[in-house]
Amino acid sequence: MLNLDIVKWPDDVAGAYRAAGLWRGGNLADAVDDHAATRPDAVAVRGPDTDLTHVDLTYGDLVDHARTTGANLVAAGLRAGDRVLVQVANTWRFVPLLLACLRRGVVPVMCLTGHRERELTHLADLTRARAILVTADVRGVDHLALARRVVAGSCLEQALDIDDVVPRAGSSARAVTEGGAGHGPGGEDPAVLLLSGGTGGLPKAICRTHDDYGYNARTAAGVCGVSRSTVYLAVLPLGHNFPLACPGILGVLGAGGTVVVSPSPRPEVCFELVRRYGVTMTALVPTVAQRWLDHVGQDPASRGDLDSLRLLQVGGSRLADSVARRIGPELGCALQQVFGMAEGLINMTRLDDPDDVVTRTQGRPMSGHDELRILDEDGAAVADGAPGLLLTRGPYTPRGYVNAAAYNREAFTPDGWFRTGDVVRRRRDGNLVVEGRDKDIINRGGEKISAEDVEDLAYRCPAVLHAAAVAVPDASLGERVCLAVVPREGRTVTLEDIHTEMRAAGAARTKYPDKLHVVDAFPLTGVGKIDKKALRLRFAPTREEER
Ligand code: J2J
Repeated sequence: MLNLDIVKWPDDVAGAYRAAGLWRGGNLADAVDDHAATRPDAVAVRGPDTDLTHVDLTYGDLVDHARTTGANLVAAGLRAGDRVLVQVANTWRFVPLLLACLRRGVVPVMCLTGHRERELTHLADLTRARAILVTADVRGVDHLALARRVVAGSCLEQALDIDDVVPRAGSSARAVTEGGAGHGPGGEDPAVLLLSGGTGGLPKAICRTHDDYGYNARTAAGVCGVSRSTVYLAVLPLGHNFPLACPGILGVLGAGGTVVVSPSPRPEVCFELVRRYGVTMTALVPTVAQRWLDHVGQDPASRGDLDSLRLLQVGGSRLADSVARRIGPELGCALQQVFGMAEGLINMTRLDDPDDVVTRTQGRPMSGHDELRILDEDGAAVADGAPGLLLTRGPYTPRGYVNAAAYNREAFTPDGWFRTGDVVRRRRDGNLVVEGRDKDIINRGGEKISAEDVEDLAYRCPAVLHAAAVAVPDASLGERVCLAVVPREGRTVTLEDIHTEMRAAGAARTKYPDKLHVVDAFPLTGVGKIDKKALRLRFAPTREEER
């Protein structure tokens, strides 16, 4: 029915997860209905709307909105199993939209607002999506016009505006009868398609099922002590795995708590929301955590805004130990380090871990059912404490990407282990330290950029003979995109030339190199490949430049 190549867990493994009660068979949205039935007036979602008025949705309202939204999706011709690209701003509307998709079995493909024609067209064709649903205006970009161009150049049939699909807040969304099919999907059916920022060019899609994603969200909520009294501030882009389910929106709503949606990660915006709504926990990438620390440093009184904040999760890229140590004393809340991936495995430090673990490690697997291997380049297990390549399997780590049979043979072992591409060290206490990576990506403030894709784009510039994209360290973003090129004989290449080509190709702005180095030749490894390690060292900014 789905017309997608999805790799399932082997039957015996799936059976064991079910027998152990990890996979429960229902729909991810069921828990929200249960809360609406028992506590309809409890606040589920709140936050500023696009017109800056503040919105409050109770669990009762949320279910009504999700029902009406689902009916609108059906009226637009979408059916269970259809995929829809979702490219929306961070507002409360995302939540009823997500629930409507889950209830109806319409599978959202979680795009980023930074994606442009190139990425959206690829994702539409990769997932054979039927529609794209957008916020019409995000920071001055006309996403509806963009979406219409993507419809014209891909397999998509239509572009929808989220404002036409999700009813306005305060309009008492009419109760809609869903018929018997309302809660049909569940269990091993696809719930959402997440994007990998991994290697190998344009993003891959990861199919998360109701069973595995439900287990993911519940387990993360358990580790983080999420309860009805949790007030979670969703700051990161909502379609990312971290704010979506680790524990994020799904974990917090599953436990009956409140989700506050922030339109921006800026401390001026978020601090005000924390104070106004008594936020108790949130999740940030290290660059944003750093901005929050700087804000308190510059305006010490603003720390009072964070009085209600108990737990700050930080993950997505390596948090420097020196920054980790400042979080407790300067922001007045507990830190939890999270080393996760949209492909599954989530590691977390625990709430009762000693400071040494919380500030110097990226935690341990959140489930006792996660399987880990740390191997050397020959595939042998490294000694405990030595760095090696991390491989993993488990009840919420799917066994392959969608429609990617050839790539899956590289990214997964024949017996289903996912090669994370991360280099980690396991301490004697079981906690992991992320030492680096063996994958060709640039982690720009938590957003993963494929070096290969940047190079493909650079090769569109006729004056470029060879191109190599590498990450260089950056004080504010962690890493930046640096492009090295060897020009064709007698030609010159400027950063502006590269940007012009990228713009013409409709590439996301985050892929534009921040820095260009024009060289005569690339250093090569023993086997004749471009030596990216040598390039990274050569182009690392000097102390002077970093300032
Ligand atoms: C170093 N590298 C890290 C960390 C992720 C929670 C948190 C993060 C993600 C995420 C996520 C890191 N230190 N603490 O999905 O639910 C790098 C690794 C990893 C890749 C995954 C979640 N936390 N990373 O970042 O799919 O290289 O997921 O393999 O975007 O980010 O990226 P992504």
